[in-house]
Amino acid sequence: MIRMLQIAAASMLGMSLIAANSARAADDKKDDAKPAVIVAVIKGTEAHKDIKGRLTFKDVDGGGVHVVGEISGLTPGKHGFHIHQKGDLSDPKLVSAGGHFNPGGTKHGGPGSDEKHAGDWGNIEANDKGVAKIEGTFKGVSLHGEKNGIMGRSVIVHAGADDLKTDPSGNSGDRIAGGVIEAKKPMTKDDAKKSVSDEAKKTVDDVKKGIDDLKKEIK
Ligand SMILES: [Cu+2]
Repeated sequence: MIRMLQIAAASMLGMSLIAANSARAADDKKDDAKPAVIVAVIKGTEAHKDIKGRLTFKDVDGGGVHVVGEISGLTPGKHGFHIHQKGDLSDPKLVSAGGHFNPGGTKHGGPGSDEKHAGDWGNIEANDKGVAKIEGTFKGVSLHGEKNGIMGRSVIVHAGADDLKTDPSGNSGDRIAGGVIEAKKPMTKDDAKKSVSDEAKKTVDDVKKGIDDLKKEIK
């Protein structure tokens, strides 16, 4: 029995290594000279590890920033979604990100309010699978502006909905996930190779662990 399981596991391992190798071949063909993109890689706090996502930002002609992306691992429903002052996400509850980005010194509101913080981006809404798709243009900010630039600041997702009025935070509860807005170079060949080999190694480790677990179960 164990022998059969070992053969099955070994062939699974073989297949995943073949997959990893063909992924590597594809990465080698990628153009290394692509320009950097502005992204925020969203990660949940220690207490909300399942949350992850990625947002891409672009300056809009005539003002504002266009944002596209997806965040998963959320509880279904609305979650406050803001640009906070600082890109420091070192605190376990993300307190280090500071308050909402508010270069105008105004009161809290929502994207459609007359008075709002530049960082008041309202709410994102997760579907019943916990996935929020985000696409929108936010006025009053730019990527690199001296006064209203958001580069190096952070995107913060909250546990609850932003009521779009209560100053200063919209009463949206804990900070559960965040990401720093930064320029990322596309992966170089070396990065791609490393990520593929890391992935292959992880698969090998998973399969080994699977065999060990099965052996224990059989005993
Ligand atoms: Cu916030």
